[in-house]
Amino acid sequence: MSASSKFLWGAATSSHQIEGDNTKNDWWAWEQMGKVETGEVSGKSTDHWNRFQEDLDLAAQMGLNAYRFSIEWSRWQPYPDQWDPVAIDWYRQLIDECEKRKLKPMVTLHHFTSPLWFAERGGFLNPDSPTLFLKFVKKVISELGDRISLWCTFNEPMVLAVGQYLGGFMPPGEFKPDCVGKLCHHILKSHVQSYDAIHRETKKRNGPWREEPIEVGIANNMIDFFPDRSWHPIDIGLSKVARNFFNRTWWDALTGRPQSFGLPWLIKKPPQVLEALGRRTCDYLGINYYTKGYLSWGSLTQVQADFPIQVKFAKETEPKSELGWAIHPEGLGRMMRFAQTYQLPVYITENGIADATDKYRGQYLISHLKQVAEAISQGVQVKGYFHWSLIDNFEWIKGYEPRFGLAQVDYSNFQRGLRPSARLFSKIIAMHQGYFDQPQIAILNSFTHEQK
Ligand code: IFM
Repeated sequence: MSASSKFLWGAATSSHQIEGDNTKNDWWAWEQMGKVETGEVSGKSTDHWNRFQEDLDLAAQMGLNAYRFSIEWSRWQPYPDQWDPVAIDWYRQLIDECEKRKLKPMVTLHHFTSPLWFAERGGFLNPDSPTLFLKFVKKVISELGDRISLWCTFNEPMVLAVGQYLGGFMPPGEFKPDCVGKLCHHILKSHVQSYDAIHRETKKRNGPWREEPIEVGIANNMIDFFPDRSWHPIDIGLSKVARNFFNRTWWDALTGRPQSFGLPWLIKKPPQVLEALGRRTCDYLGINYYTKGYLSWGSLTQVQADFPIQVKFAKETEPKSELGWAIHPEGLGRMMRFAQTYQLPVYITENGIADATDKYRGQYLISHLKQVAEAISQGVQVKGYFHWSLIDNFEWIKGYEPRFGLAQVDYSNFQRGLRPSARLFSKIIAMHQGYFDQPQIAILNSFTHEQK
């Protein structure tokens, strides 16, 4: 295996969840309106903006060789006609510091937040949104592109669309099901244009990863769906539809695979996105995997009259995270094997658990890494695993309570410290000496025993 194909052992974060004081985006404004369930606001968050070196030290201490972060568009372009050189320089320093620590950056260009001015113009519902987004992407390419080989254009576009116009858990939080398709349509166009621009406009390459091929993709949230009542024909049908709609639509759209349930829906008004079809516009498939989902058809008296579909993430008796999400590693295996049918490399771009006391995280890591090892041994080309998250952070509508970090953060003084599971992760990485190309299940089993 060449150095360039070394397995990436990483952790992931996003700008708004850790930086603090991202005052110019749509989430900040929404928080001020009291939309977070706990009434919290992101505020200073983890103060990563001032402590990023310390956070990268934690990553290096664990032996990671990669770090996934997002660039906050609202910091770069706080107003339509203004770029902020200070913000741009901060991200330049972040990449400098990654390079010093041999952490290969995976750069996400959109992770749920948009500049307020963009949101006020309708966000990705606006037909001009792909052009506006492309301007930002081209700026990133011209400022930092020479040092980035691994790009993620959008984080979880389906979650964004559902959160904004179906589930009400992301700004603007409106119930307008007909907007979901339109939004996806414009995000797809934005992705395709970004994919082309990154490949076309990154001419000169610098830095430690200059010899590596440019890889561009998206991080797709995938859930292992089941019928809530295994005998109920509607629940069975719903879980099939959800698998296609939620897990598959984006892969089909980015690879030009025609037979998806979701694809015709996504391109209902096709002209501008047709260019995405019939050709591949991603170099890898990014899987964000956490849990399973049980779907049921609720009676109209129980739930919102116009949307009688219910989803829950665990049954009473199942082991689950603090967010009530079932711990279900087999689902990750299923998603990787499904991804393999597209014959593209895979990155696990997120995988983790909300677990403040760190009671389950170690086992969660081991059991999910075993799935990765098994998938690799079955021929799935998994090129890296990014744990969510490097540090505790602002978990969107749930506020600060869910603790996803390998490192904990004391929000009263911003002190950080690695949790025991982070030390376990670090041991696993050390035992694999940067590689994960053989079935490593026996080694992982030895950690399972150590944990008991
Ligand atoms: O915190 C989020 C992240 O922003 C996107 N993927 C899921 C994580 C946990 O909910």
